[in-house]
Amino acid sequence: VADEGASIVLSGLVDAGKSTWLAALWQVLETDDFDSALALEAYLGEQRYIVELNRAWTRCEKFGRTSIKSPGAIKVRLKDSAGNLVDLEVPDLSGELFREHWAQRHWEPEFDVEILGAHGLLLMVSTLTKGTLMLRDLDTATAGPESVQVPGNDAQEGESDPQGSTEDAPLELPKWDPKKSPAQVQLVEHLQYVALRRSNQPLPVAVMLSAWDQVHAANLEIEPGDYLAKELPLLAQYLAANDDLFPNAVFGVSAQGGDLEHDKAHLLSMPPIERLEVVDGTKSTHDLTLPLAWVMGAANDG
Ligand SMILES: Nc1nc2c(ncn2[C@@H]2O[C@H](COP(=O)(O)OP(=O)(O)OP(=O)(O)O)[C@@H](O)[C@H]2O)c(=O)[nH]1
Ligand SMILES: [Mg+2]
Repeated sequence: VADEGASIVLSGLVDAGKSTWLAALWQVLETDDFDSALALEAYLGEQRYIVELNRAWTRCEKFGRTSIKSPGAIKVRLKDSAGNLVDLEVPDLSGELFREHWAQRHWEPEFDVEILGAHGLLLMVSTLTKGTLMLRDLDTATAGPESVQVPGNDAQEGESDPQGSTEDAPLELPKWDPKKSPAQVQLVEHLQYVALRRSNQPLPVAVMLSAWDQVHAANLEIEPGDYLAKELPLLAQYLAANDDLFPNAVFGVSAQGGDLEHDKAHLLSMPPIERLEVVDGTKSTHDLTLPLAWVMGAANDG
């Protein structure tokens, strides 16, 4: 019997890739002839949710957004390479939940219980929708596809304007909507809420950069840690500055293996395990349990 349970919270905004990773993790646990850092020892409770999610994954079907009331979770007893048993529970939370936490500055008592009891955090960030807000996004949001004249830019003072364009009209900025804040701002705030609620009790964090296949597809030769520092510098700096509170590691993860529109036929032709990739520094494997194993190992050390 397992000595202890491990509750791992899988956090990430809408479309971060959480459900896809859980569905693919199930594939790894269910594949007998594949050696993973953590192996399935027993099922705990009802598995229907994850079995159905995994079935859609094997068929390369697109998932809908996870409902905010999602009751789904992976609940299994796992064995590590040293033979230690651990009862693991990872709920499939909806990204909308995290967006509401940020926008409303409030989370539900149920989520608070999860955070207080957590042994580790998996922080999923998509390389597709990392949501870095650029100045040019502001321009587009203001004026649609046409370009916007920022007052005092190149426009000549006092130049006449026969077309009566809006050149001198005050620039109307879009109303601030917290839900449109950059992902890294929301994620840093998430970590700060977690720290506050846990009275700064340390919690290991594995950052998973999802859709890593698209980083390969763009021919970017970059390690996950460097990617984080370059594309999500606020989050990277927060983690670097708080590594006593949040001991952390960064992984590139491809849980789907490619784009469901362009690569579907190819993905369906592969053995499912070969679609998967976890990148740690320069090392690449198919073992999706590695970020989980890292978090659980760090939780035991701490
Ligand atoms: N190319 C690629 N796309 C991926 C990968 N993983 C997820 N995606 C895509 O990212 C989008 C979001 O994936 P989900 O797993 O549904 O994200 P989620 O975090 O569960 O989203 P919510 O349930 O809304 O919170 C989908 O369009 C997926 O097809 C991957 O490994 N590679
Ligand atoms: Mg989901």
